Amino acid sequence: MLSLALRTSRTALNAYRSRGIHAPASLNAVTETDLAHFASILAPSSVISSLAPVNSPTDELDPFNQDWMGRFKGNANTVLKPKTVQEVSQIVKWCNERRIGIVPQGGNTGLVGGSVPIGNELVLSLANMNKVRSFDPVAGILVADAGCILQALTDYVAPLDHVMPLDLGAKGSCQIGGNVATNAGGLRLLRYGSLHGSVLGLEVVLPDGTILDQLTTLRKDNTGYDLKQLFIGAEGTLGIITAVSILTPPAPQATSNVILALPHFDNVLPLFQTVKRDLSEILSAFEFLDRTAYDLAVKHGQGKALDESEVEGAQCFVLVETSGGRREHDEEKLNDLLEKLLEADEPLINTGVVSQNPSQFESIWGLREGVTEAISKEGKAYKYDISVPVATFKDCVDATRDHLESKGLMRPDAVKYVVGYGHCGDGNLHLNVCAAAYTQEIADALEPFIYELVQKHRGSVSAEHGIGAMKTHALHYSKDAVSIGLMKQIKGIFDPNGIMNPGKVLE
Ligand code: FAD
Ligand code: 2HG
Ligand code: ZN
Repeated sequence: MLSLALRTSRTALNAYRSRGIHAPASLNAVTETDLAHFASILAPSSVISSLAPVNSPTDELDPFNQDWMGRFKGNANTVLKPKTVQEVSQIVKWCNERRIGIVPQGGNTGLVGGSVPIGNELVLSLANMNKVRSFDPVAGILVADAGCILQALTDYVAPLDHVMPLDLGAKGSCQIGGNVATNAGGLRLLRYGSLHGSVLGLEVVLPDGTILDQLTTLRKDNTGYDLKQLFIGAEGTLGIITAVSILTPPAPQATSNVILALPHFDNVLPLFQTVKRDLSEILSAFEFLDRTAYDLAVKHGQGKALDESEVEGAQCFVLVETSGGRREHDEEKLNDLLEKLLEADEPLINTGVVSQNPSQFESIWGLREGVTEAISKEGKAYKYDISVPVATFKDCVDATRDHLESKGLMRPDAVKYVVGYGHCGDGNLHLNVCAAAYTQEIADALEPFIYELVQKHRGSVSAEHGIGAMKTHALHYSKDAVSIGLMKQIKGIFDPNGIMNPGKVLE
C-alpha cells in the first residue's frame, strides 16, 4: 500500500498565486454564524474549524488544505464531513444563499490542485459517506456512497467474484466519488473502458442544494439527455457526487503479467501491434516505463528489479498484463508470444520476466505503479498527463529535457530528471519533471513549452488527471473557443453563483 502522507515544504510554491489566481471576491469566507448553523445540523465529529467555538488546531485542517504533491495550498478555516446526502444538501443550500465557496474533497490524491481551496473556501469532505448501498451479483452492479475508498470497494466485490472496472496507484486513499469527478483512467482502461461507460447512475447534490437522483441501475436508458455524463470529469464544479452506481466486470479466472526490457524505444509500437494480435482477448494492460522511470522505481524499492545483466542496454520497459478465463490457455498464449519475441531474427525485446505467483505478479506491477511514489521521494514533480501519439512519447521526453538543458536548468539543484511513463495502450504519457524544489524559473521554462508540444501533436493537455487549478490557463490548447464557451454556459446554468469549486477547470 502506498503511503500517501502529505508532504509539507516551506519552499512549496503557492502555484495559484504565482499565476494570479484568487477565489472570486464575490464569495464569502465561513463565519462564526455559518459555523453555528453547520454545528446545528451535523454531529460534532463532522466539523473541523479554526473558528470559535470549535477552535480546532491548524494541524487538523492542514491535510485538507494541502494537495498530495505539496504544491497547492489552500486556506480553508472549516472542513465539514457530512454523513448523509440530506446533510450535504443542507450545507450546500446554506452556502449558496450565503455565497460561500465549496471544495468537494475525496481522498485528496488529485494531481492538478483541484481538491484543495485556492482561497478560504469551505472544504466538504466525503470521507464519512462510506457505505456500500447495494450489490447485484447477477448484473454486477454496485451502488456505493461517494466516499467509499476504491481499495475497499475492490475488496468488497472480490469475494463476490467481481472486480472494479478501474485501478490506480492511489487506490488505498482515493474515493469512488473522486474517481468519477476526475473521470480517472488508470491501469484497467484498456480492458474495461472509461468511467463514461462503466458509471450507470449518480446521486448528486446540485449547487442550490437540490438532490438530483439519477442513481439508476439500468444498463440501457435512452430517455433524452444523459445528464450524469456532465458530472463525470467535472471535478466538482457542477455539484457534489454523493453516490455512484457502477458496473463491475466478472473477476477474470486467471491473470498474469510480464515485464519486457526493450533495446530501443522504436520497438514499442511494433511490440504493441504484435502483443495485441497474439494475445487478443486476454490482453488487459500495456504500460510503458522509460529507463529513468524504471531506475527510480528500483532505487526506491518499488516492485522487484530484474537482474542487472538482463536490463543492461535496455532503453525502456513495457508491462503486459493478461486476464482471461482459463489459466492453461492464457499461459500458453503468453509463453508462445515470449518465445516468438525472443527467437525473432531481430528481436523487439532483450528479455522478459513472467510472474510465477501472486507475489511476483504484485512485484511486477509495483515497478509501474510505484513510479509516482518513487519520484515524490526524489523531489518535487511537475506533472503533465498528456495524450499524444505513442510514437512521439520519447520525442516529448527528449524535447523537454533538451529544452531545460538549453535553459541551464538540468542540474542537481534545479531539475534532476525528466521522466516518461504511462498508459501506452491508451496513448497517455506521464511526463514528469522532477526538481529539487518548485520554482518560478522552472515553471516558466515548462509552460507554455509543453502545452505547445502537445498542441503540435494534436494531443490533449490532460489525458486523465483533469484541469483542476493547474491547467485552467491551458484549456484552450485542447478545447476550441466554441467548446469553452458552451462549458461556461453549462457552469452558469448549474451554478449561477459560482460557489462550486471556484477557480477550477474554467478560469
Ligand atoms: P480528490 O483528489 O479529493 O479530488 C479530485 C477532484 O475531484 C477535485 O476537483 C475535487 O473537488 C473533486 N471531487 C472529489 N470528490 C468529489 C465528489 N464526491 N463530488 C464532486 N467532486 C469531487 N489518476 C488517474 O486518472 N489514473 C491513475 O493511474 C492515477 N494514479 C495515481 C497514482 C498516485 C500515486 C496518485 C497520488 C494519484 C494518481 N491519480 C491517478 C490521480 C488521482 O488519484 C485521481 O485523480 C483520483 O481519481 C482522485 O480521487 P480522490 O478521491 O483522491 O479525489
Ligand atoms: C499513473 O499512471 C498515475 O501512475 C500518476 O496517473 C502519474 O504521477 C503521475 O504523473
Ligand atoms: Zn496514469
